[in-house]
Amino acid sequence: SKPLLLVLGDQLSFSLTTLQDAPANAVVALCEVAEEARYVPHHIHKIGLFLAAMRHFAQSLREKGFQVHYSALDDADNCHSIIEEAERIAQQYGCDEIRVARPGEWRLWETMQQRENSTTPWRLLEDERFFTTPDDFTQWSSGRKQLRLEYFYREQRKRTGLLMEGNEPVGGKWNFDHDNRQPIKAALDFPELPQHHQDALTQEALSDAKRHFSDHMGSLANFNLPVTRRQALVDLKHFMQHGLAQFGCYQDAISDSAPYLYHSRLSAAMNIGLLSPHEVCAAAEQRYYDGDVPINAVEGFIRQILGWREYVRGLYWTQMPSYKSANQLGFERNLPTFYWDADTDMRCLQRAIQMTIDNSYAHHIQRLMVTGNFALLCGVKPEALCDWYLAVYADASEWVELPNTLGMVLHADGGLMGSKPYCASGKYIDKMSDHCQHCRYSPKQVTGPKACPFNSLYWHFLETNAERLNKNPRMKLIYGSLNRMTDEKREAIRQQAEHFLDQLETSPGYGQLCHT
Ligand code: FAD
Ligand code: DLZ
Ligand code: SF4
Repeated sequence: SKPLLLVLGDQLSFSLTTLQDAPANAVVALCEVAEEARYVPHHIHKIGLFLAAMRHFAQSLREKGFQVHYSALDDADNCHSIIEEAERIAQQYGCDEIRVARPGEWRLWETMQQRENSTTPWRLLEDERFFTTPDDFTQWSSGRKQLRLEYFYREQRKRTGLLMEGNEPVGGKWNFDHDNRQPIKAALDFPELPQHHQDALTQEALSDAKRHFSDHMGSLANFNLPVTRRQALVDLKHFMQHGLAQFGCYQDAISDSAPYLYHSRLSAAMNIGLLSPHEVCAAAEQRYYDGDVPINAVEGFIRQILGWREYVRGLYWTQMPSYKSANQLGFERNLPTFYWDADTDMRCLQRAIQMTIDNSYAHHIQRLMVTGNFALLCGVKPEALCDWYLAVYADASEWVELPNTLGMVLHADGGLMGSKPYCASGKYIDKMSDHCQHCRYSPKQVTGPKACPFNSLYWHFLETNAERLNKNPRMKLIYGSLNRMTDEKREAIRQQAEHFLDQLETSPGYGQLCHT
């Protein structure tokens, strides 16, 4: 047998199952294809990242002695679809099967499964680079009435022994979140990111990305994502030394000027395989045992990776394909046009979207409580919002983007991702950020020309979705407040929100970027 070992753009790890026990005659294939850059119009940093990282990984594979076929975007015979390109190369090299590890998106997995018995059969392998497999998740979830992150996370702590003393959690508690809700104060000094050197391979990859996809969001002038394992390790070490200690307290804070705060910005490197989640968690745990970082920081950080990251992946693979069409609140609105160009006078949204355009990054609270919350309050349809998150973030792959957007933000999955929607008014954004002082609106007003639109939209959202939400025990208090309002006040708020929504410009498809 002579296998073709297909390595996808987000599988750049030597530990990948596909690369284990490879016979000497195996051919490894990496394929740059236009379809993967365009099925949603990815941010130019994301495309540059994939091209540069794939080219470097191919080079390291060759150095290790693998026979590598690399399809470049400019190859004349490139089919520009992963599936077709792999089959073409398999034929070219006389391979009798194509081996591939579970991809990050259902659309590819489904097509690969359909080809398990074709002339060149596809052999699908498990992706073992996570703490859990989809089968582990099925086992954990079967028979449970409700799925909740907290119980899944505790089980993973016990399984891995991370931050455990025997059977007990280190520090005596599983979760230190109540220490982690501090807004930012003006005087904070956020760590600068390391600047990565761009070698010839990176420069060429970026210039190819620019030549082919110049119509996509962003500019490569400030590209600074790690594209090799070595660069990713620099970022990891830097975060462990300069960011982690403060990660906990300021996890939920939002800054008008700083895009990264004390976040790690390690998601893209982990998601494409340059870092393993095991080594990232182990490094954080070590910092705690060395006495360098407090427990609330390290526990909070490990929970994001060992808990949330694994949990959303388990949900994705056990709920797809029906998950993608879930729309429990029946939302129908297209995406507001300003999500593509940041042209809005709402300061918090302007900053979150401009930072996204600049860096192909926004931290969790910007994604959840600013762009996400606004889309939830306006009732943006899941499909439109999911495509946007998938396109604009360098770390976006559907297995992690979809449960976060459709489930956590839009509450479209009926509560699998969160027991209540993360809806909030301008008051929350004002408390957690320094945006409002720069805004033409006031977070204290609900109606009138200066009123923060989040406020009326918030009550309007609760009112229009009352039938589905007012029995939720966690929403009881807030529906109590709504019910106590006078009819006049409710009517004024309703009018304010409806007027705002009527003039909100939305567009189908990809706004200004739809050149393809
Ligand atoms: P940090 O704040 O430093 O957190 C450390 C790590 O924890 C992250 O690198 C990430 O691997 C993991 N993590 C944290 N929160 C989550 C979460 N909710 N789900 C899964 N992993 C998590 N993350 C992605 O990796 N890809 C996505 O496509 C993505 N889409 C999102 C869409 C929405 C609407 C929301 C609300 C969140 C999304 N997230 C996504 C989760 C989270 O926002 C990012 O992982 C995080 O902002 C990445 O930045 P960081 O590395 O600095 O994270
Ligand atoms: C995101 C992306 C881009 C822009 N380009 C490629 C590519 O040319 N070749 C490739 O194998 N993968 C690419 N990717 C990542 C894929 O979209 C990703 O591997 C699939 O979504 C499966 O997770
Ligand atoms: Fe955002 Fe409202 Fe504050 Fe303006 S006033 S920054 S729109 S929360």
